Amino acid sequence: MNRIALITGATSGIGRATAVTLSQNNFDIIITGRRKELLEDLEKEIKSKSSGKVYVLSFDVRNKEEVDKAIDSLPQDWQDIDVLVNNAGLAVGLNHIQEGVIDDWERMIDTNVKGLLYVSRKVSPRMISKNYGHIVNIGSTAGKEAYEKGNVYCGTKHAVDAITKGMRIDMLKHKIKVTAINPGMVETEFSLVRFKGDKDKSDSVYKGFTPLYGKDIADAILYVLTRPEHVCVNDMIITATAQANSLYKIVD
Ligand code: NDP
Ligand code: 8X3
Repeated sequence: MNRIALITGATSGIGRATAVTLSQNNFDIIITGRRKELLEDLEKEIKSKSSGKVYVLSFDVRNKEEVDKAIDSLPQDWQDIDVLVNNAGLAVGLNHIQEGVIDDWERMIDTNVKGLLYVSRKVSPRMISKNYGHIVNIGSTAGKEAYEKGNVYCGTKHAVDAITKGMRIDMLKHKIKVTAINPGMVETEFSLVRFKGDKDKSDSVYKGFTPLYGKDIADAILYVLTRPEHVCVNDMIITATAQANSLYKIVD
């Protein structure tokens, strides 16, 4: 029987690639995000490529009521979530702290930290009730070391790192696995969002080296989800070969 995986932020990038990969590997998937039309496009694409089932559930992770209502609205045969991929997240702006934009800070904290918590709070009791489940949190190399102007984004990803460690301890007696996947630079809509739609700026981030792609991270997620029952991958850091960590990369 297929496992049910709920993926946040499936409209684009890492989450979208994860949805496609899991659907081709014995998972029925609940795809979520704010842009419902993109979820519907993805649903069509997945249904044309695999026999796995797909359910579209659109909500904003920053809105606790919306999160609860959406997950409560799942039909009976979708409620038994086995896997939660907490992927929805973003960076907004790149400024020294004294020039930081408060609204940008709030969007990052509300999405990357509070959103991840709201969804986990709602889904984890269902896993606990059956002593089975796997939560995969998408952190970042930015959660391992800070870089100039990354202050608040790095702070949110350091928070994801700490929350993941805490979750793993809390979930231990319930036999629920908790994994952090920490990517380096992945070419997605991430930089377009960070630079508020400035495509030239965003394209320049990935010039001169081969970055990671969403599929690379999706493959890692599939790997951790398909280890034997007694194996839990706690923490994975994945960078492009041209990147050593948040601070060092080589460009042509
Ligand atoms: P994308 O911008 O391509 O995708 C982000 C996804 O998050 C979208 O599907 C978006 O959906 C969703 N999202 C954003 N805000 C909300 C919200 N309030 N409610 C619900 N969904 C939301 O970026 P990536 O795929 O790169 O990012 C995915 C994760 O990976 C993020 O957590 C990011 O921090 C992390 N990451 C990215 C790296 C990179 O270099 N790209 C490196 C390391 C980590 P929608 O807009 O439709 O709501
Ligand atoms: C995204 C990678 O280096 O832009 O988390 O912070 S980075």
